[in-house]
Amino acid sequence: MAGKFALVTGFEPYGGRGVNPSAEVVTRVDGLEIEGARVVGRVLPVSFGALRACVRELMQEIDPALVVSLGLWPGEPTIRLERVALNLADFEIPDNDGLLLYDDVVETAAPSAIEATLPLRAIERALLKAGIPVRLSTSAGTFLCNATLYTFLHTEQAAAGVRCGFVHLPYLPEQVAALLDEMRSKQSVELHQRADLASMSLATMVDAVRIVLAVSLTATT
Ligand code: PCA
Repeated sequence: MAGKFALVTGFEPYGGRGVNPSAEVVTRVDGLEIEGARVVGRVLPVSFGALRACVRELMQEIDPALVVSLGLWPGEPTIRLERVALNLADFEIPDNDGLLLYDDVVETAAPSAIEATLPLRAIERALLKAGIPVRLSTSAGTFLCNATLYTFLHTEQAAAGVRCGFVHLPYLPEQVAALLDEMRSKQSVELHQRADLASMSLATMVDAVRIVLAVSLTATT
């Protein structure tokens, strides 16, 4: 591929959910032209086994100038910018291949943590200025999203200076509405027991990701 590309990845649904907001955002930013770069959107399987080959192939095929990965963090109320990836794979639920890992690593003989290389403070400022709630996070979890950030950051392209980062997204409002509806019919938990009722509109999440891309492509620090 010729020209300058910004790779944006999201994930297919997982954990018994029918939708993943990250995939919805990816399909809406795919093909956009932002700050002289063409956005290439890809939806990844929630599969630890497929992850490394997927990342390697995407880096080779697209040769991106920037990588922004997206995923759902149920209950998150804001756009959540991940600062660090851990070399730890410790799942609470199986991935979509049925794999459950405990106290395992993402990469063998590799550093225990790698910092994301997006200009997070500049992104935070730009999002707040645009009226979009955002916060920095020191944990991308220990499931597929963390493993994805770690794997991108561990590539030779990242070591050579390609900026890579991860943005966790809230639920879509209709997902929370469906959760509330299900709760009402099942009557198995009380409303005050649930901490995963935050959501954000798809349009706001798409605007946020456009800003993340624009700032990452232009900010010098
Ligand atoms: N969120 C999960 C994996 C896929 C997704 O969208 C996570 O936070 O690891």
